[in-house]
Amino acid sequence: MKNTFFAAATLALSSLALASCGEEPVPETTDGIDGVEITNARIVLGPVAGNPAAVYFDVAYGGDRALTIRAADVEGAGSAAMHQYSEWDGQMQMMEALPVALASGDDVSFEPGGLHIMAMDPPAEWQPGGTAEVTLTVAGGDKVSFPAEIRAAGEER
Ligand SMILES: [Cu+2]
Repeated sequence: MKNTFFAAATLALSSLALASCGEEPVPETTDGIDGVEITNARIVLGPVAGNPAAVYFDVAYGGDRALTIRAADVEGAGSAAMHQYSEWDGQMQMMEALPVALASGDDVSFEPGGLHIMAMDPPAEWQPGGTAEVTLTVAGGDKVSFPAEIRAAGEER
């Protein structure tokens, strides 16, 4: 009986060691991705209540494998999409962004006039000073979530 217990404990210990070496299968959904650091996350409300809000943040990536951000969700919004500005017919226009590739050491800013996330149908509960959770999904299905501070249309972006 004692021996059986000892064997089980040893087994548990060795699988713990394996997990810390990163050899366990990665769960399908994780809350966070190794090496991804998000800072300065904010949601800027539209000037008219109910209009889409823009989400900005900075991404620093120090992981080993290349990642591709391919989708974004914003808690409470009707839907969300990645947008970017491009020149089209002599004018800067907003359009759907291509997936965003990240290699180790890359820094990418989602910022006014560039890449951003558009949160459609923002809920009435979104008020300046509050927060909402933003989730990015990378190719393969891993996710990283972070809170973003809600700001009024006229506030600093
Ligand atoms: Cu947009």
